[in-house]
Amino acid sequence: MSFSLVYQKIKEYQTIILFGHKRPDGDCYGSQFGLKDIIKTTFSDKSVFVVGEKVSYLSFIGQLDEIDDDIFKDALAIVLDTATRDRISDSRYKLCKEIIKIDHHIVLDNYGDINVVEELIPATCLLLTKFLLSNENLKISLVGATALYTGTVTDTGNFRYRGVNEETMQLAGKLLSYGVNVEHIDQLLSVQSLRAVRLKSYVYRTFKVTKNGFAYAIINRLIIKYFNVGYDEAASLVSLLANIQECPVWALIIKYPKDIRVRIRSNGPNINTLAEKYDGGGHHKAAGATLKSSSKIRQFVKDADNLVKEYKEKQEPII
Ligand SMILES: [Mn+2]
Repeated sequence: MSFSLVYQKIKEYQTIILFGHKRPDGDCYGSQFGLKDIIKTTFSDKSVFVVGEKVSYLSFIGQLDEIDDDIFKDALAIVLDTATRDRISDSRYKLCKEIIKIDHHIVLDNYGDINVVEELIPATCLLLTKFLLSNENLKISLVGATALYTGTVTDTGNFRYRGVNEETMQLAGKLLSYGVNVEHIDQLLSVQSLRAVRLKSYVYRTFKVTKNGFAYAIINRLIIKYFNVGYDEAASLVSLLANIQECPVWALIIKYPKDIRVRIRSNGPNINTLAEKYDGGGHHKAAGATLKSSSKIRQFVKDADNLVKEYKEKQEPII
């Protein structure tokens, strides 16, 4: 089994550097800091560093290290939760002596010298929990268990997403046995800024629904500035319009400095074709489009409304 190979490599190297992906999420941070804790708790004399992008809302999981380029050349790189090499957040993984990939995304790029990938497991943090249990020499502290549990919670959407099964709960239960404070983690992950809540209220107050049930809101540059939020943060609010019974398709239209970008979501008809018509694309139920100017919004809304109309007609044939 490849876990024993990973164990051997960790034992072999004095310096180990843990990498994650660009725009890190809870599972990325959780697996980086969780593995750091496993290595440090088991082999206290090793130097273990975590590199990557800083994300303030996840900083309770652990603090990133800033290290010089010359440390990399004799180090073992372990890249976590990252499907392809262009997604690795620090390109200095190339300087390392050997690379291990540990991940749960669909395999597109076996960039590691050793690749440990389990596509069906719902979090990399759970894969690391299996690694921990695979060898009785491996140990973890409460700090590491908290990191791994946090990543499990975020990547499974609080154990709500597809892929959650008996094994998920057993592994999560094992992490809890180290004394993880689930309520505290939930509070840290749920906290929001006042301006973020105010912007949400703006979206709820101003969104529109077309005749056939396409829900959308528009956020312009002035609003972004007024609420002092990033464009990405604003774009994530598309989820506010999800799950309205009458609206199987919803979108957030955001006026960026140079163009207008639309995030489209659906729990009814496929929307990728609509997105493609407007210089975009994506998945069947989650896609993005680009509008060249405000004058295109009306046509886009009309097309989306039509899509919902056709979908509803198919769903509820008129008798
Ligand atoms: Mn993940």
